[in-house]
Amino acid sequence: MKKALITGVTGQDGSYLAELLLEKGYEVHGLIRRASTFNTGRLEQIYQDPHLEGVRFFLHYGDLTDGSRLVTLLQKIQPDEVYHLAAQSHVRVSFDEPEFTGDTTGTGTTRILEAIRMIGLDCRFYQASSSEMFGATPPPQDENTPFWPRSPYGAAKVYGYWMTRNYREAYGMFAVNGILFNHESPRRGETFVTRKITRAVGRIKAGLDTELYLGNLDAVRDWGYAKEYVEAMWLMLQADEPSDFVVATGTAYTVRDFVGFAFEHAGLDWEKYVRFDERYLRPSEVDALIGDAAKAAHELGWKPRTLTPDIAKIMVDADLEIALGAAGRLD
Ligand code: NAP
Ligand code: F7E
Repeated sequence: MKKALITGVTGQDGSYLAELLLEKGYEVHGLIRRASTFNTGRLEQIYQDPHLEGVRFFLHYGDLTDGSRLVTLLQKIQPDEVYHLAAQSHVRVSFDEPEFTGDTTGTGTTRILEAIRMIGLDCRFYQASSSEMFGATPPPQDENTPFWPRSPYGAAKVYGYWMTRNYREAYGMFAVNGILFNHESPRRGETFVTRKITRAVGRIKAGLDTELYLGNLDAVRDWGYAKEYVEAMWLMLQADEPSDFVVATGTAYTVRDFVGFAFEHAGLDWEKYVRFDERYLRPSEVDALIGDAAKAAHELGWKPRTLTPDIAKIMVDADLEIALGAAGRLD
C-alpha cells in the first residue's frame, strides 16, 4: 500500500487531497498544528478512530518551523509521496506578518526538503507553488513566464519554488512544483474573497447580515475548483519524470464579476449590499492572473471541468445552507 504525507491537511486543499488519496487506496498521514481549539473541521467526514482495525488515515502533530520534528516524522512514516501544502497562505496577512510568512511559507519548504535529504528518504515531493509568483508579469502566465512577486507571500513562494528545483537538480530528487492559480470551494477559508462573498450572500439571504465590505473589485483572477486541482497534484507525482506545471482554467473574471454571480444566484442585487473598505486594499496589488495550463493538459491529461460562474453557485448553495441553519430556518 502506498503511503503519503500531507502537510496542511487541515486546509482546503489538504482535506480534498486526503479524500482523493484514501479513495485511491493510500495510507494517508497528515501533519497538524497543535491549537487550543479543534482545527480539524474539514476532516470530519474522513477522520478514523485510530483504535479501529484497517485504519488508513493518521494525524500527527508538527509545525513547519520545527525542523527536527519534520525529520523524526518522515523517519517514522517513510512516505512514498510527500505533498507539501502547509503555508501561511493569505496574501494580505503576509504584509502584516512578512517575517513569519517567510519562515513558514518559504523556509518551511527548505526544512522538509532538507529533512528528506538528511534521512535519505526515497520519496516523491510536491511543492504547492502559486500563481502569486507571477505577480506583476502580465497574463497569460505559463511555466516559462518570469516571476515578479508583489507580496511577502509571493516572494516566499518564489524561494520555495527555487529550493524545490534546486533539490531536484542538485540531488536528483523527484521534486515538482505545481503552480496553481486561485482555486475555491465551499471549504475555502472565510477571509479569501470568494468565500467572504458567498458566505455574506448566504447570511444576507438568511437575514443575518445586511452588508458586505470589500476592497479592490477590479482585480482579475482565474478561479478554478479546488476538488479538481488536487487531482492535478496527484498526477504530477505519477509522471515518469519530475517537472513543474501550471494548473489553471484559462478564464478571467474580476472580483466584481464574482460578486455579481454570487448575489444573482441568490436572487439579490449586489449593489444594494456591497460597500468599500480601504482596509482590504493591499500595499501592492496583483492586477491580473490568467493561467495557460496547456502543458498539464498535454503531459498529464488534466483539464478543468468546473468554471467560475458554477463555482460561485456551488459555494453560495453551501453557504446558504449554513446560514439558514444558523438562523434556525432549515426544515
Ligand atoms: P489553507 O486553507 O490556508 O491551508 C493552509 C494549511 O497550512 C492549513 O492546514 C494550516 O494549518 C497549515 N499551516 C499553516 N502554517 C503552518 C505551520 N507553521 N505548520 C504546520 N502547518 C501550517 O491553504 P489552501 O488554500 O488549502 O492552499 C494549500 C497550499 O497551496 C498553500 O501552500 C497555499 O499557499 C498554496 N496555494 C493555494 C492556492 C489557492 O488558491 N487555494 C493557490 C496556489 C497555491 P491550520 O489549519 O492549523 O491553520
Ligand atoms: O484575493 C481582492 C484582492 O485573498 C483575491 C491565495 O489562496 O490565491 C489566493 O491569493 C483578490 C485580490 O486571494 C477583498 O485584493 C477585494 O486581488 O481571495 P484573495 P489571492 O490574494 O489571489 C493565490 C493563488 C494564492 O496562492 C494564495 O495562497 O480579491 N479583494 N476585496 C479582496 N480579497 C480579500 N481577501 N478580501 C477582500 O475583502
